[in-house]
Amino acid sequence: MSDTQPVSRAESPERAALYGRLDKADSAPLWAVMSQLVTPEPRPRCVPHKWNYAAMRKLLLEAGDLITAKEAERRVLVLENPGIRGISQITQSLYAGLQLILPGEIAPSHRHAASALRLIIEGHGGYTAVSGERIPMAPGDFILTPSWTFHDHGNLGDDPVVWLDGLDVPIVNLFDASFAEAYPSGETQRVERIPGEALARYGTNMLPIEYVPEGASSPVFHYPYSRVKEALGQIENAGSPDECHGYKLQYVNPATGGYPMPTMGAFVQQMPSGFNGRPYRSTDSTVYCVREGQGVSSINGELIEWGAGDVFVTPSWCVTSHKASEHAVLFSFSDRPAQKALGLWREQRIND
Ligand code: GTQ
Repeated sequence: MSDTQPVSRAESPERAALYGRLDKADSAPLWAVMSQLVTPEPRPRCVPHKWNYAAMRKLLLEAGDLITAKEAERRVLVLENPGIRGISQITQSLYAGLQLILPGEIAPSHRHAASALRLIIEGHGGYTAVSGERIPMAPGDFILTPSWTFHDHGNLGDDPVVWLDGLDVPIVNLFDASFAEAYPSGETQRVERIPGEALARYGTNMLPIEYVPEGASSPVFHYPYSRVKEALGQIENAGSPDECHGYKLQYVNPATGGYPMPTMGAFVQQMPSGFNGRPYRSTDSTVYCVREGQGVSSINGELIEWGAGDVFVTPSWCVTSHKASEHAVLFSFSDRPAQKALGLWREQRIND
């Protein structure tokens, strides 16, 4: 033996030669990749990030000058996580975008396997048509477009309407299960229900007699913010905020009590002025949209200051705490139902 360091076993010429033969045989040695593949804890490639609403709104209006909703089909700025640029994803499992529809415009009807949720950020007079009903959009409203339901959007008002889209496109594509098609006759789907019909039938703590849930998603497509605000106000009056989350509720399918859609869950939390939340983490990377107020969130020690309209993301298993410098309401969504269905979801409250 020479007195130089022994050649590490991984670098031995015999092994390198084997790896070459493995490569030619469309195979690879597990032992070279095992620690990257089966990690003791999540190692998200996504990073914490915030999209400032004023800056994104300006870009969105610039896009509004250059392309119509009709030409674009959907005029959306995709929010790309800086850790995984170029694949139209905000997290490993979710897509998010900011959509603009200008007065008089129509985004033509189509359907796809991907499920969508929307949080209206600004503007009055917008609507989404889902399953034959035109749902009016008001700021703060939460709207569903379940998998394979036709949907078109319009703006009957005088202001630009902007909302946050969340879709499970990366999950659908993970399974190579994507289908999509245009509405067969015309740009807008036929209206077959009166406005508010689904909410009246399924969303007033009552259900049609002997109702049996159909499909995997909520029969309610519209969760008006006015009702959410009222509930949050009452709950805050009752007191006892959660130490990590403040006053936090989850949107539900009223027919099952479960999540509104099989792949995505959505949440809303109100934090009183001065709220200083305890740190928390969970395996569902979460997209937040600030509905009201201002504050700062610490995500693995990185501070993200936020205000109304801003969108920010916390990757899986990053220790996150929220502080509200004034009364604040955060909307959020994640792949929690998908993880739970697969037995993967975990959460942890961090003790100081
Ligand atoms: O509104 O139908 O952000 O199909 C991406 C794909 C929105 C929509 C998006 C879509 C839509």
